Amino acid sequence: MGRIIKSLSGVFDIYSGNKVYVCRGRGKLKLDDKIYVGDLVEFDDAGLSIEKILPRKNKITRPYVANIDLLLAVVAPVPAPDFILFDKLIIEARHSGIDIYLCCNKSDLGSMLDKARKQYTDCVDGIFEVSAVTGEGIEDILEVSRGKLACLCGQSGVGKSSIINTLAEFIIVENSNPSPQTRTTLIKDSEQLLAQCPRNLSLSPKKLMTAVSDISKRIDRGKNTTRHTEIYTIAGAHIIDTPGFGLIEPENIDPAQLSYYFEDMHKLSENCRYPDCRHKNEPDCAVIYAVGEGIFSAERYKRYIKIYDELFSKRQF
Ligand SMILES: Nc1nc2c(ncn2[C@@H]2O[C@H](COP(=O)(O)OP(=O)(O)O)[C@@H](O)[C@H]2O)c(=O)[nH]1
Ligand SMILES: [Mg+2]
Ligand SMILES: [Zn+2]
Repeated sequence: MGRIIKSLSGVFDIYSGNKVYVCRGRGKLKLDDKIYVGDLVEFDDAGLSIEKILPRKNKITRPYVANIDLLLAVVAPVPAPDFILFDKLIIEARHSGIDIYLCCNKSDLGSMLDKARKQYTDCVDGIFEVSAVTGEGIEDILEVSRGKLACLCGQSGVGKSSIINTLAEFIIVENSNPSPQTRTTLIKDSEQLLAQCPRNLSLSPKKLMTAVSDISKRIDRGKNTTRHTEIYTIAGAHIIDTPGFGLIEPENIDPAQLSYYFEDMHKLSENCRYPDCRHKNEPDCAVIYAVGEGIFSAERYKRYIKIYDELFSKRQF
């Protein structure tokens, strides 16, 4: 058994027992069985084909990832944030029982923290301010991802690949003189990172770390657009880099249930006159009142209405 750590044009890298197997074949799988990064699979001994996908804890489809513990949604001052994308990500995360953190990247270009906190404090698991350029806040990302499978997501250009890169470098620089325990973790991580490279030689621990530092330089640095989805293991945190995406559409959600996925709104709705209030134009709606009083973000409310109307028009009768 192993885990799919990379998917690129029908070729899958499977990590198993400290080795990486490159699989093209689909063995007994049906053609329409989609294989996700993060999937646990059974594959044949020679590592040539994937035979079975084990049951998934969860999956999301943009990007295709499975069995994740948390989403790290990245926004930045540039490109201009598309918050409706983030609202939809929260819906997706809550629907699938995945934790979600908001990472405001490029803090060196300006802080988005106040704006983010005003709108999202009560409906996400945490908000970080980070900079892949200065390294600010980068350890917060590591902290929540350690021992877990985390997935970076958000628009193209917000700095997802740069965050991975900075994390990898940060670990190496911070640990130029590591304690024996940290050293062991580092070497284990290094071995996994190295195993992801085709020429995996047996190297001394020192050379291993140098090699890792070289690899981290090769992870695309914003010069290239990420076209594939891949898990990187850095200091015990498993983090997936994904291509950017500008569109995510919640599916299988009844518009009448939508406010359940807006936790901050849902809390307010206890005080609506009607228990099935949709917070659109019902009388004595606590949400509309809170928007009027500036207690609930008017921008986020507008986006709720937009998503509601979208779901409503797509409803299946
Ligand atoms: N100023 C600044 N630029 C950044 C930061 N993080 C990434 N960038 C730049 O933003 C661009 C896109 O970064 P990239 O990592 O490719 O974004 P991705 O598409 O989300 O993977 C590149 O030019 C990066 O150098 C940051 O924290 N500060
Ligand atoms: Mg990228
Ligand atoms: Zn209401």
